[in-house]
Amino acid sequence: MSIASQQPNQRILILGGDGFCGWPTALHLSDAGHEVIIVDNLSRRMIDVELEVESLTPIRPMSERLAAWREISGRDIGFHRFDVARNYQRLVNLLCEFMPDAIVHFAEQRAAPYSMKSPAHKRYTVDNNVGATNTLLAALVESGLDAHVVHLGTMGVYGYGSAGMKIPEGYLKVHVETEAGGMTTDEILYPAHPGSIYHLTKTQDQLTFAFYNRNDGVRVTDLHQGIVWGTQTEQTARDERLINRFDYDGDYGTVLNRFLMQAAVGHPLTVHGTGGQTRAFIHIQDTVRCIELAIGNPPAAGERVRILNQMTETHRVRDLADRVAALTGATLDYQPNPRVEAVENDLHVANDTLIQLGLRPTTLDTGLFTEVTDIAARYAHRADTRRIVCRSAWRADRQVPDVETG
Ligand code: NAD
Ligand code: USQ
Repeated sequence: MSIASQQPNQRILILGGDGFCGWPTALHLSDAGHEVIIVDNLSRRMIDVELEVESLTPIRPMSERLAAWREISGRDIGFHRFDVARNYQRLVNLLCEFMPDAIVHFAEQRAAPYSMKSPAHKRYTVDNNVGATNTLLAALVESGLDAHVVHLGTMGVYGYGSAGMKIPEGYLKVHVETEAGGMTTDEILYPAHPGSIYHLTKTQDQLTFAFYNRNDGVRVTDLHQGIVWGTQTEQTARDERLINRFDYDGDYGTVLNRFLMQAAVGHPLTVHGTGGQTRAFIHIQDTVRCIELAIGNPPAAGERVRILNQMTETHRVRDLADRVAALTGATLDYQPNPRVEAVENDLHVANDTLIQLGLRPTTLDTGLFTEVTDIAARYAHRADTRRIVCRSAWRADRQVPDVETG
């Protein structure tokens, strides 16, 4: 039995529970016996309309998703549609009525390329993400509740690469000289090194959490997550109406899922630059499990913000491409990199806490690759191949020409 399911009566509010990580988390926690309510403004579905692309998998409207879950599990999940960043009073009222024990906060714009598309996208991402986090914390303080906030942060707050050092879980031990010429030791938040406007908002979130934790005693776990891959979890696979979203487009698709999808539809694998970028990864099944572990192990009253690195392995982009190519026969297309990022980097990450709490990592294996390529092949007819190449550039001189418009 999992740690969290030993406490089956928790009330859990899930902000952003219609998304790629939020929906499977809501089902997983509901299945474990918790009382779950989702808040989501469906902005992600509206961004699909803006980008003229859809999830490769046919995700159902929220009411159908919830009805299917009720039919299959016999359990209810509540749903409130509103913007967490802009509906302060609605959030306060919901907190006071539902009185959650834990709040899982996914409700942010999460794509780095989308955040870099234009000044309007930069401003939207900052306003939405920084606003949602501050609104949640201010509302929680006003409600007087002692709910545990579990936030989805990102490995990208650290930057990628630490000169051979293992990136610690959030805090860096520093030795500094005192005025008197002696030495003193302290622990500080690991220096922020965001690589996009999106990643910048996650570094800003860190300071917001630190402030409300110190000033108001809000208990927070910030999960610095790596790139999520895979599609289905045990619960989303139970019925096609519960299927999880699968982003493959140049803005929202993440690298490994994109390569697997590209192989399935016969598109060359789009490696940026030399493919020497090393990143941290985690499978979606482990994401939901980590969140359950975090909820089951809340920080004590007065404890500083707990930061956990939520990743299970690191890989270089070109090695992933080689691996997918060897498995599928796909070809590689080394493209000019639209991003401003290190051409090559190493990455070593400490992830001891979640392992100690009981996480048994699902590592990259060809069986799981097949699960993703099977899904991609099944829904290949829904793919719009014009949306595959990343066109969002970090700077004007990185612009990738659009073959459609010239
Ligand atoms: P997603 O875009 O699929 O889901 C986010 C959900 O939040 C969407 O349903 C969206 O409609 C909702 N939302 C956004 N702003 C909102 C607001 N102001 N009010 C209410 N609802 C709002 O993203 P995801 O992949 O599920 O990511 C969830 C979280 O996990 C994000 O914060 C992201 O930064 C983090 N994360 C994701 C990954 C990944 O690879 N997907 C990796 C690391 C961290
Ligand atoms: N890349 C390619 N080819 C592609 C797509 C990406 O080579 O077709 C490269 C990128 O240039 C980058 C790396 O792959 O070097 C990762 O890109 P990504 O789009 O998979 O991931 P990223 O932009 O970092 O963002 C994703 C999620 C974000 C999360 C982050 C975790 O969208 O929400 O925070 O992963 S992390 O990367 O650890 O910061």
